[in-house]
Amino acid sequence: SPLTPWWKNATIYQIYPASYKDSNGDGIGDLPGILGQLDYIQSLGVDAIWICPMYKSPQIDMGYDVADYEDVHGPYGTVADVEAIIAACHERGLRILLDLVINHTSDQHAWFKESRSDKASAKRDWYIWRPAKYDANGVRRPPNNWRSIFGGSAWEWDEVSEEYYLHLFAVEQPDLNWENAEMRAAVFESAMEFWLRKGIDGFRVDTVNMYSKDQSYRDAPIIDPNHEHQLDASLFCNGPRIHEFLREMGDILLKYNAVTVGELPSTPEVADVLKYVSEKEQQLSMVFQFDIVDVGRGKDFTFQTTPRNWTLPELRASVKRTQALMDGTTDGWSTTFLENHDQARSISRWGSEETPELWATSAKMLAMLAASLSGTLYIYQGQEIGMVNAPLEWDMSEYKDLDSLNYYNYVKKISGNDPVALEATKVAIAHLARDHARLPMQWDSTPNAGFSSEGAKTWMRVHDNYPELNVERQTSDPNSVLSFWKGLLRVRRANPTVFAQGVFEDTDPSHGACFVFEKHSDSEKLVVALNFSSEKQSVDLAGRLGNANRKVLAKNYEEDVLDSLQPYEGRIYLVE
Ligand code: TEU
Ligand code: CA
Repeated sequence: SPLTPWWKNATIYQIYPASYKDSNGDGIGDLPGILGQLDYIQSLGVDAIWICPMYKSPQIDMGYDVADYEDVHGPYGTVADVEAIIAACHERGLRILLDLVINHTSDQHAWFKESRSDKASAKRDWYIWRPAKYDANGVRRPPNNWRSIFGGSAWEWDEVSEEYYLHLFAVEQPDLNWENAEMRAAVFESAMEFWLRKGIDGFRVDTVNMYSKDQSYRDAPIIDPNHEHQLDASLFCNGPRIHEFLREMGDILLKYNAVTVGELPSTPEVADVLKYVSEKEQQLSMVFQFDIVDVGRGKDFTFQTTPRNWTLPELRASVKRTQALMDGTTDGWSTTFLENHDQARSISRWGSEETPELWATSAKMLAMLAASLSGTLYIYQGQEIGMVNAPLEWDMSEYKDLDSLNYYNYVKKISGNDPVALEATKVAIAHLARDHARLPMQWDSTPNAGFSSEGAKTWMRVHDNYPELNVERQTSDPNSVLSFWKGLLRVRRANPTVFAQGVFEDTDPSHGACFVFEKHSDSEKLVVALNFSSEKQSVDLAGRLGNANRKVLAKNYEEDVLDSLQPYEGRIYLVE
């Protein structure tokens, strides 16, 4: 309809600056590198890009620890480089989103330095400070038993001002105190309007449901008595004032007509999700729900799981939950995605790397899943060429993410260096670590995969498979994963009402090997049939397709047999 805003039918390409393209040979991707690849990005057929944090930061958490919202991380470039990217995007008709990280800052941010300097500081209340508790033996204890998301207590003792501050993430990421109105105004001005005035089109909003904390800061229930600290996300997600804060933020976004996609972990109820994205609420345009990417992960720690610890019914139930926002009865909107910078590669999780054939086939099958679901489609860099996890053989020293390293060291400590426990941990990390998404982008078959210059020491090791798996090779191959993605984006763009806005219906939720679903719009229907196993499976598509006029819009095998699917086969039919 003419009233559909641009972003609903859009495909947005996510860029991780450190790993995209290094223009000056220091081994770190940078903004001029991104600028130089805009033609490539445009050739994919996407509508917009989202660039992960490029702000000034000590990089404890790869830029999600911002030291200055109005400046750029030196190795990435300058504010002028961002301005050049904004202009170049707009020249090409691409929109651009930046990351907005405002649950916390870096401990190197001037605000925090001032806040911690003195209990009487004017910015003391901009962060969350609490006095110590003392146990029966007079030992100093943190205010409660919360564990931080990256491990250890969520409270850090400050020697200078003699209080604890809250950090839901790393010690170096103190949480901002959203109860303080002056702090909120400063965040809106510095982190948002500074960039909105430069013409960006919106933000991906980090951890958007954590700003409002229940002020009682009560202890978390003991989920696992084997651990000293407990993680109960319900105590800090979706807190009492969150929607008030987001409406305040919404007023600013409205002024610039800016789009937002909020990251919404730990929110399984559709009714709760809707509160964030309901059109009449004017809070967020859409959200990233975690249901799909959480399939097969531990509930407590990220890594408490073994490879392929998931079932297809679990995966399809989570797809169904995230599609519910677009079932035609709500005024909300959501997203479809299988990867981002916090997730292992989707082929390594849900596809197959057993042979080059199965790799390509399953990459295309997963692309058909992502691209045929409703909501705004997000593709993460490298997903379009089917990049995969680092191999199991790689040493722990190749992993750089603090989440992986903290967890490994934690197991080391509590297991007393037990080799069996450590090997299991390593296997889990090789399967699920965030590092896998952060390996350098594979552009061509020259040394360092064309990511950086020959001989440079890249900040993360380049995957060994780059001579075969790279953009250049796939660009010239009409049967490549890359060519397949381009074709899919074309058909999605040509049929937006059923692809991006259609109503999802799972046809057989309990089937353990094949995911067959339908999408409905007023006049069209999609039948999507995907085999998630490495065996041939029988299916009954004839009944679903009926005698009506049908077209195969995408497939990853030559034949088109209505009663079976080959290993990792996928097909998308349009029925009119
Ligand atoms: O992630 C927030 C989040 O809730 C998770 O995805 C989290 O990273 C994961 O559970 C840890 O294993 C966002 C960013 O996407 C992430 O990169 C940052 O580290 C985090 O916020 C802190 O800013
Ligand atoms: Ca560089």
